[in-house]
Amino acid sequence: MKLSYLFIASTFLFLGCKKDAVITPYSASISDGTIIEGNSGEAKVIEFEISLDAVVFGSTPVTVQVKTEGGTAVNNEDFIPLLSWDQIPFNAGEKTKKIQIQIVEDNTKESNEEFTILLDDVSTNVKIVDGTGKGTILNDD
Ligand SMILES: [Ca+2]
Ligand SMILES: [Ca+2]
Repeated sequence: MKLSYLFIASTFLFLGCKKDAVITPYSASISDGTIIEGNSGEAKVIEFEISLDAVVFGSTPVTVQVKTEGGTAVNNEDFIPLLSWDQIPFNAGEKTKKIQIQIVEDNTKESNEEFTILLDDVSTNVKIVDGTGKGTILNDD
């Protein structure tokens, strides 16, 4: 009798602790971005937006990271890449962040070009729902 009572008590204790430990993570996604290339001497950027599904509440930051991957838009020829992961913390009250990637303007006629920006989680309180943004540079020559 005593043993089974203990077992039931410890089971409730276990379930209670487990429930407390489960925190619903924030969902994070990154947008696509487009820019008209411009010509030499201009300093244009493609802007991407990282958004969470809710405003960060409390003092624990939500941290994600971004980096770029070249495509038809080539690293350092068409845009200035982020070659290693760049950490982006969201603090209390924040929900969106803008990321700017500098592009390399030219006066050469070429096709529209694309690269990719990748979003990854760092802290355990965030889950990536859309981790890929497409950056498009529209030729204007
Ligand atoms: Ca141009
Ligand atoms: Ca061009």
